[in-house]
Amino acid sequence: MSTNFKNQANYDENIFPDAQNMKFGIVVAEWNSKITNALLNGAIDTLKKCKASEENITVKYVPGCFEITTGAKYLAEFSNVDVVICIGCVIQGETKHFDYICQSVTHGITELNLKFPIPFIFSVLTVNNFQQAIERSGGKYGNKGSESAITAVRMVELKRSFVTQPG
Ligand code: DLZ
Repeated sequence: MSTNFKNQANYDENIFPDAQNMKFGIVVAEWNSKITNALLNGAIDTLKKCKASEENITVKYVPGCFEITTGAKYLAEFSNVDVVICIGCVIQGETKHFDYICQSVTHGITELNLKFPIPFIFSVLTVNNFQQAIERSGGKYGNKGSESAITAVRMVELKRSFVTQPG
């Protein structure tokens, strides 16, 4: 898997992208909260390393991954953010619920990216078991929340390379 070999969050201090003038929305699913809080902390720590200020980071919680799309949409509609990071964790169970939730949140975030003029970053773990989630939220495969923070800054930079905007 690419995650074994390539971890975006392994950025050199000197090349952390600059997020000083960027506003971030983060929507966090409360299901599997031990994991999603670790992803959230990873994202916030990395945004701060990119020099984002705390007042420019808005965090909102939703019950589960199924609600992430709606929460992210509200952030885009009702707050003045440049990008929304979507954090969740779906763990495979015995029923088809896993497939439906994964499908819904993936499709939902893709749709938001197509409908809104800001990027929505996919920071949703879809794993077979809790151990795999631990390993990806600050364990041996890094913290996918941290990686999503870098991705968020880079996507805002990308947009700004096309669109000149004040602030
Ligand atoms: C119901 C459910 C299940 C079984 N598993 C998860 C999960 O692993 N991760 C997650 O974020 N949410 C789960 N949910 C809750 C749904 O996302 C949703 O909150 C409920 O179905 C209510 O719409």
